Amino acid sequence: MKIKLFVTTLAVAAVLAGGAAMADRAEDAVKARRGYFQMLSFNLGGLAAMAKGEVDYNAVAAAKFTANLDALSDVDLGPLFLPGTDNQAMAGKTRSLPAIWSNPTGLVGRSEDFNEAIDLLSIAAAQGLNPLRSEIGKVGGACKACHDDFRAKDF
Ligand code: ASC
Repeated sequence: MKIKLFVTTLAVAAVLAGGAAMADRAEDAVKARRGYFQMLSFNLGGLAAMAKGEVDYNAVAAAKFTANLDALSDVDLGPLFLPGTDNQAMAGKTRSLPAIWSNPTGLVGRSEDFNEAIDLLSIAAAQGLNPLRSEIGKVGGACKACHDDFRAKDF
């Protein structure tokens, strides 16, 4: 009787721990996603500052930003978008809309557009300030197009 109670207690504890571990995993996935997008934003921001004339154009610095953006655009975000981590399941913690999970094809299309814009920006940014200026808007447009469909306006 005592042993059975002990085993039951262990089983309940294991289920609770499993649930807690899954909740941690969901929170970690959201943190990792947000960190990823901050990396994109920071590197794009460095190029935007040059385009706006807030800092001088510098080909070496521009190449580092575009190399980072290129590398980031190769990251497979699929594993980070765990089921159950949309903005309804995790209100206040993420702006990821359920459309990410219900329309994965649309999301892939947006990410392909983004990757293409990053490729063009990389070439342009190496060529000088004016080419950088003329391509960077397309990257911002690709960011916005995806946000419009897949990211809530507010938390
Ligand atoms: C950025 C950034 C975004 C996009 C977006 C473009 O630099 O952090 O989220 O550009 O503002 O519409």
